[in-house]
Parts: sequence; C-alpha cells; structure tokens
Amino acid sequence: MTQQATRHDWKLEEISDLFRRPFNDLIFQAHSIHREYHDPNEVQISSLLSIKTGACAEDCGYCSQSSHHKTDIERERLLPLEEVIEKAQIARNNGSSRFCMGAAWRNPTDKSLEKVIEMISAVKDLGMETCVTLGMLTQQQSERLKEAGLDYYNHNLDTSPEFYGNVITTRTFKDRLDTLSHIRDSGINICSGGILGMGETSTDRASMLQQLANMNPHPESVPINMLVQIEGTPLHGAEKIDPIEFAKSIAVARILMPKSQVRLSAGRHEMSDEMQALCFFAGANSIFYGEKLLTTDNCETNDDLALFDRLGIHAAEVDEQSEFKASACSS
Ligand code: SAM
Ligand code: DTB
Ligand code: SF4
Repeated sequence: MTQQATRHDWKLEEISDLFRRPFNDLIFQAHSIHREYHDPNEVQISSLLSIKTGACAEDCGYCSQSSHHKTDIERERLLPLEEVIEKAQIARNNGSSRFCMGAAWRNPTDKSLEKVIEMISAVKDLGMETCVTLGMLTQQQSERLKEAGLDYYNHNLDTSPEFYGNVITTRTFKDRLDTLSHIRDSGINICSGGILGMGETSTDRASMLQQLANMNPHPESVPINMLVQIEGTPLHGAEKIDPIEFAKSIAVARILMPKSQVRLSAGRHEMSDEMQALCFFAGANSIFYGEKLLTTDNCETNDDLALFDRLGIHAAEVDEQSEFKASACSS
C-alpha cells in the first residue's frame, strides 16, 4: 500500500486544477485515497443537540439563530443537565458514538462554560465522545475544556477568506483562525469545515479547502455542510449548489486531507440517496444522525438505517481507548 505524504503546502491553483479534472478521474483518485486510509464501508455517526438556542449576537447570513434576522425559531436558555443527559442516552442507544452540543453564543462566559463542562462530563460518563461548538474561545477557556476531557471542538471557517465578508460582518476570518489555534494548542481535536451553496464560486470552495488543508496538522474532522435555506435569513434564496459540484468538493477535501473524517453534514435532508452514496464513494465517512440538526430537520433515522443497509455501510463505534472499530449499524 503506497500512502501519499500528507501535505500542508497546497497552492490555490493546484486545488482549482483538482476541481477542473474530469469527474471520473477526480472521484477515482479520491476513492483510492479513501481506501488507503479508511475502511470504505464504515461511517462515523454523531448526534447534535442545541443546548442554547437563538438570540445570538452574531450576524451569520445563513443562521436561524442570529438576533439580526427575523426567523421563527423558539429561543431557549441553556438546557438543564438532566435534559442533555436524556438526549445523549437516546443518541447512544441509537448508535451514535459522539454527542455534539451547540450553543448560539458569540463566545461563552466563564460561568456558562462551567455549566457546559458538567454536560461534557455527564456525556463522557455514558461512554460517548464529546464535541461542543460554543463560538469563540480564549486560550484559557480551551485549556479548561481540555482539562474537562472534551474530545472535539467544532468551529467552522464557513467559507473562503475572500467570500467571508459577504456572509458575516460581526467577527473576522482571523477571529476564527485564532480560536482554532487556541483549540489546537490546548490539545483538543479540531472539527472545522464550512458551508457550500451560499453563492460562493468554485474558487472560493478551493480557497476554503486550501485554508483547512494547510493547517498542520489537518483538522481531525471536516464538516462539509450544504446550506439549509432558512426563511428570514439573508441567504434564503441563494443559488443552490449543483450536486455534482458538491460531490466534487467532498472528493477534493478527501484528497487534500486523507486522514481526516470528512463529514457529510447539514443538508442531507435535501439530498437523494444516490447523491449521498456518491458522497460516501468520494470520501465522506461521517454524518450527523438523528431527526434534528440544531434547529432544522435532519434525515429520518429509519431512512438513514435503510440507506446504510442498501449500501452495506456500518457505523463506527468508540472503544475505551476512543478509537474507532467496526460494528453493525443496527446492533
Ligand atoms: N455559535 C457557534 C458558532 O457559530 O461557532 C456554534 C453553532 S453554529 C450553528 C455551527 C455551524 O453550523 C456554523 O459555523 C455553520 O457552519 C453551520 N450552520 C449553521 N447554520 C447553518 C445552515 N443554515 N446551513 C448549513 N450550515 C449551517
Ligand atoms: C456543522 O458543521 N454543522 C452542524 C454542526 N457543525 C454544529 C450544524 C448544522 C446546523 C444546520 C442548521 C440548523 O439546524 O440550525
Ligand atoms: Fe450565532 Fe453560531 Fe448562528 Fe453565527 S452560526 S449566528 S455564531 S449561532
């Protein structure tokens, strides 16, 4: 087996060339790399829970939870610990190996961070991996989360540095990079990716992937979301991304970051089984599972199980050393 060297010096033009390759050549290359590094029939599944919903000070143009937009979500304060444990237990019983808790904050206060830490400890006690996404963090807060045993922190770049200002104005691209470097320095695994279908160009998609691929080490998890269009947000009505271009983006992410988990994230609800199958072939090897994402619908769990069954895919499971091992998805 000839594993290619993992690179962190990708030029934008090289990545754009990958996007310009004939589809079959690109997908073949991505799938070949995928097989070298991963079990091609294994997909890791995480479940999401919004632990604090809405009234967010940021103006992210895609988001239902920004106080800058008029959407019809119900605001909720930080959930009680018992409710979080109950939801995590359900997710574990449904086969999720990781529980990801999201809060609509620009950044957490130290006081609310301690409450989230209680949640992290309780979820870890259930034998699940933990992930949180709470907005910007200081170095000290990252270290506190590491000390509490957090496995992953999700903080997306969202889009290219060039397109970023069209989507968010209340924090900068550099703010995001700073939070990511605090997470990296504190030793927590990074989950970072972006959203496609916000009106960005193919060069923007290449540029966002360049930013991720030139991080050293690569983010351990790379969520690729397809915009879920939400009425009342500025990006409602944005031109939808061509499914083939979306699958190509998954393939390019797999080629650039061979060892990472590439997560087929938001937007699966609007994807056909065939499009999801193509994304798995192109190198996606994790999903969000469960009927809700944060505030919007995800695929029905029975539909996911039926798709896994049709494709002969099994879910990855965590063992005591937090390493993935195969298990039947329905067991
Ligand atoms: N407030 C925190 C933050 O922004 O870092 C955490 C929660 S935020 C909802 C997590 C990520 O979900 C965003 O960075 C974005 O990439 C993704 N996301 C949010 N709304 C989305 C939508 N409508 N469609 C696709 N992805 C979305
Ligand atoms: C990520 O990249 N996608 C997830 C997770 N990280 C937190 C969130 C998707 C949110 C989709 C819109 C919603 O449900 O509000
Ligand atoms: Fe707030 Fe996160 Fe939504 Fe942006 S994506 S408005 S930071 S909850």
